[in-house]
Amino acid sequence: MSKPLVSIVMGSDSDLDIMREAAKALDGFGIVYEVDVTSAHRSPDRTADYARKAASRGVRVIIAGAGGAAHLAGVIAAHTTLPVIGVPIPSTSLNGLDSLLATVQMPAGIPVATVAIGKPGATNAGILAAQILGLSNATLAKKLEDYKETLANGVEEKSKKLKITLGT
Ligand code: RP5
Repeated sequence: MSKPLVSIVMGSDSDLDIMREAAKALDGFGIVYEVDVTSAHRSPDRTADYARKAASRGVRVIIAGAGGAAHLAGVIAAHTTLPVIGVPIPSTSLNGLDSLLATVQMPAGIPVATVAIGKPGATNAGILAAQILGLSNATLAKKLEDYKETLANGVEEKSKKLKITLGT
């Protein structure tokens, strides 16, 4: 098994249902990834250590999901120069708006590429990681082009079905 190029981390195992979507997207492009739990607040030392060592282990992109006062992606970004993609998890009574603001509102100098709240965001995090890796991998770049074509074909199909259903 080759070394993981993408690392998916989450603040708690309760985030897994959503973060699984990032893994599914990476699976679709045949990208090797690792999955782990680490918390910015509950295990700050472990989180810093993980972030500092990720690049030397061969990881090229980090996807970090957290909910509530979601500081995980930002703290990881503070400890690495790898691109960090943040996924806001809707795990509190605020339905992810809290996580979105905590993840996206980074100070200048420490970027986190923040995607949408929840499953669509996790899916896009996986695709964005693939796009970053695709910049230096022609095979992967071709898979991404094919994926876009599949999406467009899906809309064509829906258009045809809709017209048949409505008889227009
Ligand atoms: C965050 O708190 C986690 O990312 C999770 O979304 C939320 C709740 O965690 P648990 O109490 O379920 O462990 O840090």
